[in-house]
Amino acid sequence: MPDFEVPDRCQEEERVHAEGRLPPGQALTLKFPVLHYGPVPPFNPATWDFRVWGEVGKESRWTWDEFNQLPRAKIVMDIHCVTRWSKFDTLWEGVSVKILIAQRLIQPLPGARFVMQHAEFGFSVNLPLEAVLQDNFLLATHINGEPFTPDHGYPLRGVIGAIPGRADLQTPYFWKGAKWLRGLEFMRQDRLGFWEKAGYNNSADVWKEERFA
Ligand SMILES: Nc1nc2c(c(=O)[nH]1)N[C@H]1C(S)=C(S)[C@@H](COP(=O)(O)O)O[C@H]1N2
Ligand SMILES: [Mo]
Repeated sequence: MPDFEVPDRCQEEERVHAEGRLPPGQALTLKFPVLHYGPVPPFNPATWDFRVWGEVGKESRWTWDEFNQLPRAKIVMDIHCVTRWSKFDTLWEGVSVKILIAQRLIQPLPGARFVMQHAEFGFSVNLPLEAVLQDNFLLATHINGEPFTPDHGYPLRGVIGAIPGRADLQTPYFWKGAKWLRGLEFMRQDRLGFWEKAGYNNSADVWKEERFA
């Protein structure tokens, strides 16, 4: 069978390259590869919760129903995986930490400078608080109008990507968003997450090609 993806893929890659949106060492994919360590966890809406703790004025716990009442946001981003695939113009929908803080639903203490995303099975990913507060970070429930499939993080994942034209935003590789996200820990000091402890670069800037530590 002929592979009709090939010509489209090359044309699209040329286009985003010409637009300055293809980071060094990356290739465009029209697919959505699945990458993670360990099994896909089950989801039970009756017992699922989302917790916020650490350097915050008041700890929070939201059930799945409560989480779905939080204010919603949408962003279009390019995502760049450290394994060298990039996916362009993806629409993400979910909850913005910046908006939760503006509405005082989360109240970080003055000493809070880093945020750990905690996911099922003890998986964790760290980011500076300033990155979590950027327009390109979301607690996401949907991609391109659909809820995630279980292997992409259903029901909730962190996501951070590149917003075209926003060179002011720190843009780390895609692993800096945890699938099957269950909570955020606000921290005074940085701590390495799962892949950072395994030798991946802590700041992970896609434009500087910071892949490994
Ligand atoms: N819970 C969890 N989230 C995770 C990971 C993981 O192992 N566990 N791997 C990360 C890595 S290395 C990548 S590249 C992306 C892949 O997301 P995808 O499978 O939706 O493409 O998820 C990130 N989030
Ligand atoms: Mo990855």
